[in-house]
Formats: sequence, C-alpha cells, structure tokens
Amino acid sequence: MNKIITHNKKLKDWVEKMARICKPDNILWIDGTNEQRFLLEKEAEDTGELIQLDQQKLPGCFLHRTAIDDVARTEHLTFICTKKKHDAGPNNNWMSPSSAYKKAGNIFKGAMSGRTMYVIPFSMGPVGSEFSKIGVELTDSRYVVLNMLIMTRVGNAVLKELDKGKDFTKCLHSKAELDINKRLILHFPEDNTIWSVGSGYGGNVLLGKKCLSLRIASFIARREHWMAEHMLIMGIEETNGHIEYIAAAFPSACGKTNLAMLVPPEGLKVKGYRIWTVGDDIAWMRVDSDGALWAVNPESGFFGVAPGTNSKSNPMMVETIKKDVIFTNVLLTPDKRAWWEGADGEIPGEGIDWQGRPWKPGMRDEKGKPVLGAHPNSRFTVPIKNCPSASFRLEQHHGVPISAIVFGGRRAHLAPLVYEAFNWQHGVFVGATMASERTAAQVGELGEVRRDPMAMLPFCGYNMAYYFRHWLNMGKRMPKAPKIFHVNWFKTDERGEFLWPGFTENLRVLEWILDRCNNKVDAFKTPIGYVPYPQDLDMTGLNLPRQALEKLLEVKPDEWAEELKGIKRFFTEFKKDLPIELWDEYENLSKRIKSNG
Ligand code: OXD
Ligand code: MN
Repeated sequence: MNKIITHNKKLKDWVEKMARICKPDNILWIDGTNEQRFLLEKEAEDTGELIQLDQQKLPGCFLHRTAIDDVARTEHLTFICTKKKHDAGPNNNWMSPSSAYKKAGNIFKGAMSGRTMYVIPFSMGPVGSEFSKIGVELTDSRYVVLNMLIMTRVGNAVLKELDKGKDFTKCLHSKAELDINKRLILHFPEDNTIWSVGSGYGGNVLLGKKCLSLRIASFIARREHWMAEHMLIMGIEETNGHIEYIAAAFPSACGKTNLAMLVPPEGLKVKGYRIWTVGDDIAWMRVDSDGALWAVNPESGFFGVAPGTNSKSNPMMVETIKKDVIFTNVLLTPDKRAWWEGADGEIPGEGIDWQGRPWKPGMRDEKGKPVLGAHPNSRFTVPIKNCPSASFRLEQHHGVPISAIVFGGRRAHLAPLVYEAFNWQHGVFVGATMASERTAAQVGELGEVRRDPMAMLPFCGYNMAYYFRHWLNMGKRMPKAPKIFHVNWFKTDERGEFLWPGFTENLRVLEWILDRCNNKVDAFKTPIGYVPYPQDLDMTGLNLPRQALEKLLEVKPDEWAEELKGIKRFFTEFKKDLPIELWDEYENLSKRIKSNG
C-alpha cells in the first residue's frame, strides 16, 4: 500500500474488506498528480492496454481497445438491488441485495490476484460544493484509473473532504475475466454502493458516470429534494454580456453533445451570440435561495461518441480532442492517429481496425456487409477544459441558473419543431411521454416508438412512477421554475427527407425558447402547447421554404389521437403508482385534441 492514508475509518475499513475479497497483490491510492498519471500511462503502454498516438500531432493521446463483446452498456446485466422489488419499478431489472452481493461476490473472489487494486477518491461536482458527492472507486484497471482522472475530480483534495467525515459512494469494479457470462452491473441505492464486474467498457466501469451520477444520484436526489438528470447544460450569451442557461434531455443518439457546444450559424453571426458549454450528459439541479433552479455538471470530462464527429457536426469537439484524449475502439492509422467513419479529411488507405485487425476501406465481411474501421460506439474521453467553449463557471459551487428545460425526441412526424408546455405540471407530462422512433441504426422494427421519459429510462435508479411524483413535487418547491419545452429536430417530409437542417441552425429554436422565457414573443396556442408564429423564428440566412416551416410547426390532431393510445399503454404499466396529475394531463390533452379534431 502506498503512503496516502485517509483518516476516514469507514473508508479504510471498506478498502481492507474489499481487498480481502478480491485479493490484489498491491493497493495503490490515486493522488491526482501528473507524476502518478505518467507512471500509469507508461505501465499501460508496456502491458498493451494503451497505444501511444503520434505525440507531435496528438500530444497526450492514447488508444485503447476493449474486448469485442464489451463495447456498450449492457442494460440486461444492469440491476437495481433494493430490498423491495416494487421500489425498482417496472423500468428496472431487479435483484435482491442479498442474492446480488452473493452472486457478484463469487465473481469478485480472488479476481484481482496478480493485479493492483487502485483506490480512486473522486468528487462528482466541484470539490467542497454543496451540490457535490464523493465516491471512491476500487478497480484493477489502469484504463479505468486514467479515464476517471479525466471524467472526475480525483485526488487528495477529495480525501480531505472525506477526512471531514463526509459519506461516499462505495464503488467496486474488477475486470475479472472480462467474461460476458460473469458480467454484472449492480446498484445498491439503499447502501450507497455500486458493484461492477466482468466489463471494461466505459459506461459500465467509469462508475462516477451513469452508475453514480444518474442511478444512485437520482435515488439520493429524491430523498434530498434535488434532481439528477440525463441533461446537457449550455449557456447562451448575448452581446450585452447577459447569459441564459438551458438544460436539455434527449435519448442517446439525438445530438446532445453537439448541441451543448454549438457554434452559432452564419445567418445569426451579426447577433454576436456566444455559447458556453457546462456539460453534455448529466445535470444535478437544486432550488437555490433565490427560488430558481441551479445546475452543475458533476463530470469534468466528455465521454463522446467518435463516429460522425467532424467539423460540420461538431467543430468545437474537433478542437477539443486534439490533446489529452483516450480514444477507445477507433481505427489506428499507419501514422499513429485515430480515425473513425465520418471523420474529417480523407479516408485512410489502411489501418488497424477496432478489433486489432488489418483494415482497408471497402472491405466486406463474409455476409457482404462493410467492415467498419471504428466501432459505431467507439468513444473518446477528454477533459472539458480542453473545449474552447467550456464555461468559466464550471467550478462555481452553485452552478448556473436554468431558464428553460428542453426535452426532445426523434420523431419523423407528430411533434413539431418546438413547443412550450402550458405550465410545470404539463411540462412533466411532456417529459414523461417523451419518445423516439427506432432508426435503421438500431435492431428492431423501423419507426417503432420507444418511450424514454426524460431520457432517463436506463438511468433512473428507482421506480419511475415515484420519479414523476418527484418532478411534480420539485415544481412546487420552485417559486421561479424554468419553463419547459419540447423540440424535434427530426421531422421529415413525404420523401423521408429531414425538414430542418439541425446542428448549428438549432440556435434559432433556442433563441425563440429564450424569448418565451423572457416574455418577448407571443405564441400560438395548440392542443399540445404553445407553438411559434413562423415570423418569430429568425430565419435570416437560412433558405428554408415557407412550406417546410409550416410543416415543421404543424400539429395534426389525428396523429396525436394515435399517440394518446401509446401514452395510455405506457402509463398503465405503472398501475396505481402513476401520479393522478399525469392521468389528468392525459385526459386534458385528449379533450383538447377531440375539440380540435
Ligand atoms: C451515454 C449514453 O453514453 O447516454 O452518454 O448512452
Ligand atoms: Mn448519456
């Protein structure tokens, strides 16, 4: 054991107890220093866990490859382990804590023998802030340590907080044999504990992220009256220096990261907007003494999807990932750079693919399908501070005040480009009924609607009916609640072409949202909420036919009547637990649609 010793007896006892189960050869406390990081990077290179990339062009950058059956979050192996099954709800897989500890305990037994157990004390949120929570992750993976150093605030400052007696989330991870049949991602919210075994994929093993900051945090947040949400946070600054912040929730693959660091479109350049990125994935929000909702991003890094990242989709990210990056499962070029499908520039003539095999463009597998250089879920991990638009308020203990909450989904029809909820309760209904249509990129029936309330379906650490109740209660605690909106960047015409150009142009919609928050524009009342008058969206420099805009803003009662059936089916799953207010909102929407139909 190296010399960092905490005075927190509970922590010391727990580390010793876990070491007795996992039987590592050594224990190393991670102190957050660069010296220790360099040593670990060197060791990881020696073992082949990391490949160093061209240090002239990509300083501080490395490549890692996971096992080929360990490339994404494994939701079917992810469990919420509460004493009562009912508390996990119909939205989660459930296992009783006793059988979960027993089952995983058997896999953890001796799993770290021949390896070092790293002890990573980390803070989610600025160290010492009222918003923040501390975790300690024990892991036998250097890759996890090096990623946690990017994604969270790690080291002695955190131990000092623990010395004050602060509680912490006990996070235990072992790669074990990286065997999918012995892989479990277990959450014990009642014990403030996470056990993850048998995986090396980021979303399953960087336990500060989805596991702590969403599943465990959502459970704690309900008890402590705050909110842990799957949301980006961004600021929009006007030329007079005034900044308004929004938080937005979209299901995976709907462009959250791109929106969080949007570059204003050419046509709006004269307005001098500047975007500030606070976070791209998770928001922790509290009611502050001013009665408004304030948000921090608990993370300090991005864990972004590589494919499709380029100067058009996300120019800020292209700048961000030029140094200090750990790439996972991308293509390695002969000149030691990282490449992925949809990257800028020319397609490399050859390379080593994400599975470590020689690769050339145009290769096909035995079924005739193109062989990809990078896995579709290949990732990069990079510090937020590398991002040119990183907010100067990232370390602010109270975060940023939120003017608007934006929900969104991928709908070819139905949902207009943007609409505003009538009030908080109606906004909760809008979030609770969020849905996306399956795209060709996913297995299953094309166009099938998948409900993903508040984009939290895979991340809510308890029964979602209680989560909806919590949202309703939070509205009552806020004299200055943010307004709630819904956007849909993905509406298509009869030929299936997108009607809205998206990306940078989305700022035009955010502009309207903020105008509504500041009572600057009127809106058109429809059965589903307030929709913009076409003239209130600034279209300067955008060649969008008037007809397309009308289609984008259209609300069709017959489509909504169909949607109501899906909503009813979904709500019914929660039986009598579903807050009555949401059924009231359902009835009200139904009546409004009938009287408009
Ligand atoms: C993510 C996700 O990785 O939502 O952020 O799946
Ligand atoms: Mn996410």
